[in-house]
Amino acid sequence: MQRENWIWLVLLTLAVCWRVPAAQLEGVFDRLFDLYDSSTARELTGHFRLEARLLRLENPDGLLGSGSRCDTVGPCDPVISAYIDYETASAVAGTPEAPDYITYTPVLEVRDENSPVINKVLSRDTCGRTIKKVLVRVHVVDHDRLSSEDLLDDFGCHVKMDQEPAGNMELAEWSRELYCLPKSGLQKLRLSWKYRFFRVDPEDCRTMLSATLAQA
Ligand SMILES: [Ca+2]
Repeated sequence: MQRENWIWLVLLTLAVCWRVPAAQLEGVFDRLFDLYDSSTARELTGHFRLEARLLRLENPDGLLGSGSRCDTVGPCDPVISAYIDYETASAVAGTPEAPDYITYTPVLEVRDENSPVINKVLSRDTCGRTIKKVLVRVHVVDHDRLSSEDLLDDFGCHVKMDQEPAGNMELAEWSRELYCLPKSGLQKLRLSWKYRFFRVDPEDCRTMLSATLAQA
């Protein structure tokens, strides 16, 4: 059996032993693929663009990542922001090593809706820097009118780095629908997304401060 197949066999066994729910297995495997990729992927230098399409937040029970309800009465009021991280993709969200939340781009703010459709595209270019790992960070809090915001969760959306990016936007295909991983590990909190990664001309490269958000 090839080395990669052995790795998958071990990881599958571990996932089953941990009793990871089927709904979360896909995200777990995405993360494990990412771990495998990070050990084998080469560094990438050049001008590339990642487009991250955030699809929807699924939170049927209206819970915070801590497991308590967002609000005593009524559904959550999610406020969503995101950041494409090329520089500190291995840092844990909320730690000093990770980007400050104030640098995240606002994505969506809704009231009284536990599971809103997002359907927004966030993009950022590498503009010549050397990268080995890309992580889309999504920060979700619950807005409260009378008190401070509660953390709903921090999600990490992992980009596979084992493939050469597409040559240009026209050739770039969207990935299949994937799930980002919630930091809390709460099983009922899910965030779905797709992405595509492609080469751009140096003159079209957007600097790191020009992250844009567009309707999908
Ligand atoms: Ca609230």
